Amino acid sequence: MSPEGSILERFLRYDEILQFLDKIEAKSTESSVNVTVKTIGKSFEGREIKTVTISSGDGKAKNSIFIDAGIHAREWIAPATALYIIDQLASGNYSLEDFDWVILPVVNPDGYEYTHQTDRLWRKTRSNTSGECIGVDGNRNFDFHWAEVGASGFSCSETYRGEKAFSESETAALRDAVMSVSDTCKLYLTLHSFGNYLLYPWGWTSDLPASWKELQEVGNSAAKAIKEAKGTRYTVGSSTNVLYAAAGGSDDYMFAKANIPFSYTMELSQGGHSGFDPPQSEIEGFVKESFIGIRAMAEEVARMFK
Ligand code: 0X9
Ligand code: ZN
Repeated sequence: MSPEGSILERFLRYDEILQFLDKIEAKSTESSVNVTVKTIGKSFEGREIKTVTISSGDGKAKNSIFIDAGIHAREWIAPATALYIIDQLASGNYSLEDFDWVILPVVNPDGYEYTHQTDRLWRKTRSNTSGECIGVDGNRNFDFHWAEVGASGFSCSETYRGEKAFSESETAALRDAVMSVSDTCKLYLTLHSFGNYLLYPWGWTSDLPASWKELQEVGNSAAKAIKEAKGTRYTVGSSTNVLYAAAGGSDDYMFAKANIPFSYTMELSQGGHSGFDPPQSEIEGFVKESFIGIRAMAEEVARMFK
């Protein structure tokens, strides 16, 4: 089946994304795939934050995969990829035999709308801080080694960590949504851009977790699949060792505190002047490329738990 509406043609506004989710959910009543949209919290400005759960209708208990996108407002290709995955899974184009999938397409809708209306390169939330500037970097706001490294205490910084861990309703909502499936969740992916990286823990130290070889192997499976299909080269490694040290990220938190054995930040392809603004003509190629990698990881993780 072809993707619903214009998700491959343009970057949707937040209200259009919510309409897309409702449509996908309504349509699923005619198919054997189960699609459930749930409000898991509200943003600072009062927008509803939603997840979509997609599962086969076979009634069997399964492991799950959690994917989020758009914690950083300007990284538009990330929500676009999440919507494409939702579309593909809901339309029965991919087997749901191994996993239930929970997808949160826009963690930070206030920031996302702000990048559409005012400042294309805004990164943070839009909350009032006690400091002089607005907004917190959601990916420095998680409660694991919070504030220790690579996270600013200055509210005007792009990487402001917030007054305390989980000061932001958006990061708290994401935490709660993942925690609610942590007993079954085997793979956590947070979609960002850009740079073509698959990053696993840790982001707070250059030490590696005990299971780093398995983390590397699953990451490599995505890199290999993408390279073969599209020629794009992904670098796989721990956040600190291949990018930089930055504590308070969602990947480290989900790995350490939600006990999800495979946890990654996926930095998608770049485009446009800043790297964050690929032209709309590139959406289709980029989101398809990303899904090739994500499918390879899901398959590899499924094999490990069989
Ligand atoms: O700095 C970030 O939050 C991520 N890169 S981005 O350019 N999208 O901002 C990388 C996060 C990697 N994970 C951790 N440092 N925990
Ligand atoms: Zn990011």
